[in-house]
Amino acid sequence: MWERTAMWMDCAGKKLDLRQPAIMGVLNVTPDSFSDGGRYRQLDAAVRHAVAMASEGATLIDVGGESTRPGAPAVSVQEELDRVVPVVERLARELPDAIISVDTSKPEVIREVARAGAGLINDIRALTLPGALEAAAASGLAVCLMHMQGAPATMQYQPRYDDVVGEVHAFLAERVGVCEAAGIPRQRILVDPGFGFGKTLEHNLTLLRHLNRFADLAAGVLAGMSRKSMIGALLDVPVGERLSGSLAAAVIAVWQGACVVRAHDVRETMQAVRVCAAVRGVATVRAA
Ligand code: PT1
Repeated sequence: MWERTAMWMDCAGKKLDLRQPAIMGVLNVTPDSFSDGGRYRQLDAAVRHAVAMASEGATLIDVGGESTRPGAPAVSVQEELDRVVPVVERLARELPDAIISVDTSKPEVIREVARAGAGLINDIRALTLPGALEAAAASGLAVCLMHMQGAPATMQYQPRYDDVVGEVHAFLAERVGVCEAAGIPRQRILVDPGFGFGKTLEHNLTLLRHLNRFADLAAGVLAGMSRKSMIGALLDVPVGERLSGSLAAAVIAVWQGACVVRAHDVRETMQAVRVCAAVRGVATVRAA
């Protein structure tokens, strides 16, 4: 089994400490997340939100210009560049200690955000679009590879697996191998089972229950369950009332070895996972 050797992950010169759980704060720059104002006001609001999340303890800020929630439509390259690049440029200047992550699958966006100061490419399509792998490797940035069954528009229509943990693990292992062959070392790769991406509630719960099985694949495991419908389905609450459930899920993920938690509610998530990490200690949970 591959053992994690480095305690840090290099993100374009910034170090991500893998020994303690890190929070990745969600920064949506899709138009539906801003109902008023022009581009500049939207940019200002995004920067203010990122600064607030960093002050609450987010080490990574995940900038997303393509909505990937179930049923979301596709976005053009130019539109995604227009949404994301100005935000990355401003954050690189105003939050020099934060690691800027960009939620993208497109090679053109990968190239431009690398130039603008991003440290990590967070790809829900695990660098499978033509040219994405080459662009990520050439950028020298860290990457997060996520599993998804299907595409956002249709992924929640009858997801099915014979062995969800085995199939997600095999997919991520294959993508890590492809990245290594392209020149992205494992030390610079995070893996993510993709909660809510082509999975039923039962699939999501099984993946969370066995999250420690993914720890041997790369430098670390990222988990994103904040406010998702899996929490809503369990508690029968709308998106605005999913904080407690999201915190419980984040704690379980960290207990199972996740070293990055993607979350909207940074302060609360930080506090919850810190308690969990203190009880758990620094030893990495490995596959049983
Ligand atoms: C995630 C993730 C992501 N999630 C990574 N990136 C989203 N690495 C965006 C729902 O069921 O988990 N990991 N980027 C957001 N996507 C979703 C998916 C939002 C499902 C909501 C749901 O409600």
